[in-house]
Amino acid sequence: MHTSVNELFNALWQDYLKMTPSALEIHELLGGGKAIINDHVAFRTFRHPRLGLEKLAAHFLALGYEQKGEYRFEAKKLYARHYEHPLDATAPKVFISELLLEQCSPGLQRIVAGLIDQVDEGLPAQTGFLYSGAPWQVSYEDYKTLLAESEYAAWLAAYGFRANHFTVSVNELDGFDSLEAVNSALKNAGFRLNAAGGEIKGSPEVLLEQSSTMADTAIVEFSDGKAELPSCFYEFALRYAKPDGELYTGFVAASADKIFESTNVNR
Ligand code: OOG
Ligand code: NI
Repeated sequence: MHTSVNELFNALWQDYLKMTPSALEIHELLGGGKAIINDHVAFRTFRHPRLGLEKLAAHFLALGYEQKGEYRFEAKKLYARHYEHPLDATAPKVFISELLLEQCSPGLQRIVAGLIDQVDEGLPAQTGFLYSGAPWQVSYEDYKTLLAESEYAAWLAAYGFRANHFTVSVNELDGFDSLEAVNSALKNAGFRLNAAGGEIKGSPEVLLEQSSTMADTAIVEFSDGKAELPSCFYEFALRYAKPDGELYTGFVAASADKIFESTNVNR
């Protein structure tokens, strides 16, 4: 198990940087070399007794995190929960989703069963599982079959278990007081934003505004060759205060639905 929240997030960040080289440039652009506070990170998995979201969440519960909101994405066949640390205000929130395999086609289920069969039962509980990548071999042909049905399934088959994004807390940035300003700086520097549902998802009314880059790319090794595919992305979140004066800490399903598309291949 991880000794501290800090130690776990440092390890997640190192893996994330390998997948997302643009993250360091974005840090420089937005933080000017100063520390950046992370709002949250996100993970993806398949709903299955051996690998479901509870297996990932266990690592955070062991560090004192608590389960908070839950979210459903009918068209994408996903279920998600978010977790917060009640004592450590600097601990990023955690968003974990899972693909509801029973709602997917028999063909997808068969391919995913072949992946999960390669995973040792004890693996998900091991220290380091959350930044271990794909614990299976997958062929490019199966990847393409998954992609035709679910961008999420295809990404997960290729990249496995790691933070698929970190999220800059725009509330904590110096020199940027709106998400529009952050987006303009990113676009002027040449970064491509996820425009699904508009560059800014959410609004002050729902107490959360979000934007994200389109994922960087990386070379993925399949059992029968290599391909360059979207890897991980960077998100930007601006939170608004609830009537009680505290910032909203939840997520917004309609916005999250579009954030998932930051790793789409067909873009
Ligand atoms: C998660 C997408 C949702 C958010 O902040 O709403 C999300 C994912 O892409 O795995 O991160
Ligand atoms: Ni997010």
